[in-house]
Amino acid sequence: MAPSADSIPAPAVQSAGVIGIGSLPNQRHKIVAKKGANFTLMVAGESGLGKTTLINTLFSTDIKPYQNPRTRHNPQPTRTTHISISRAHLSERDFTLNLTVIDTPGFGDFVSNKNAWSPIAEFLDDQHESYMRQEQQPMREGRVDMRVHACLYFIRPTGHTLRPIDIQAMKALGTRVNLIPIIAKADTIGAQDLEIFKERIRNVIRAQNISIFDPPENTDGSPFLPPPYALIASTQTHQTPSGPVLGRQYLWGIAEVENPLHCDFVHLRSLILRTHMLDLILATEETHYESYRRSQMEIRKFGESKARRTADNPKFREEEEALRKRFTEQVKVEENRFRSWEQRLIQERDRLNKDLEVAHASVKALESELEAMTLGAGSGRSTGRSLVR
Ligand SMILES: Nc1nc2c(ncn2[C@@H]2O[C@H](COP(=O)(O)OP(=O)(O)OP(=O)(O)O)[C@@H](O)[C@H]2O)c(=O)[nH]1
Ligand SMILES: [Mg+2]
Repeated sequence: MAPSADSIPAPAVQSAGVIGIGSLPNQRHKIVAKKGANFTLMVAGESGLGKTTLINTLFSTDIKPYQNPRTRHNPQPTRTTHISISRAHLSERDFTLNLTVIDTPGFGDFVSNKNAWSPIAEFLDDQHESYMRQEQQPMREGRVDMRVHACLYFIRPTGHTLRPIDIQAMKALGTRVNLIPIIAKADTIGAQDLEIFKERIRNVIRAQNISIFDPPENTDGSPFLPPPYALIASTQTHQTPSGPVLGRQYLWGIAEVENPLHCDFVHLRSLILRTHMLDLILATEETHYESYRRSQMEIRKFGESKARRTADNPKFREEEEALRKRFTEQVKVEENRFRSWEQRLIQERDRLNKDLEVAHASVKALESELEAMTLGAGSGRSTGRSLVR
């Protein structure tokens, strides 16, 4: 009797190894290698913390050219004043990475830095919006995908704790993008203080429920260094007995960028470019883009343009609040005006009533006077008649 399909033992099929699916990863690799991978990285945070410098350190190239021609030979980054986008194609062993880097202006340049991060949040939303709109078109080839896969958020190395503006900004950005907290200028803080600072930041992130990118454990099951990552950024190389190193020169020696004993630069570079790039891309697609798409589907009809998300856009929330306040004040002013007008009207009525009463009284008095006169005259005439008779 021929065996039924059900009776074929499954392990025999799996172990035969003749189907060829084992070579799929190689094919996949070829496809990806041919097209190249797209990856978009953003930096954000307070002004002057080394965001632009880090971009150039991270990719060992002046991806973000220093804009001031006078400083070209003494490369010092100029202040970033607007969101700027740079692109580079990095190749390594037949593999191309289409890299987009988004540099953002730092916060802290204004007296009030409330909601200074909202243009960045809007930019992130706009990229999701643009991708969603392109998805809805009949022709989807040539889509431009600028969704941001990771945002390095720079924290000032105060050694204390996260500042309120950082908490606010991280809360808003963390729901839109894979947020990776960075302690900037780690060469300016001692190793022991740095560890305490890191722990405090982790505690605040937990307590404030800030959503950050939590790197899944390595493929070998070993845990990855947890964020925040302390960084030293520099594009300058210095000579040491063991060869040239990237770093910052001090009287006491060199703070080395790529030395894991000096900072977490190597860990971060490995996380972004080697071990967790795919996790970042998938989390962007499955978590952040999906959450944006779902929230938009709930509040608008098909084809309708982007609605202002007043509920989570503090700028609009503030404007709305100010408008409501102005309206309430205006109503109060009008109410007061109406009350005093009503009061005046009542006073006028009372005055007129009084006048009326006085007029009434004088009419009454005149009437009684007239009556008395009439009576007086009447009695006088009858006397006269009797006299005539
Ligand atoms: N000590 C120290 N200085 C750094 C580090 N990274 C950058 N700097 C210096 O900090 C200054 C500001 O660097 P930028 O890269 O322009 O900072 P930014 O965050 O892009 O500043 P904005 O564009 O104004 O937001 C420059 O003088 C850098 O040389 C670092 O890791 N350690
Ligand atoms: Mg800058």
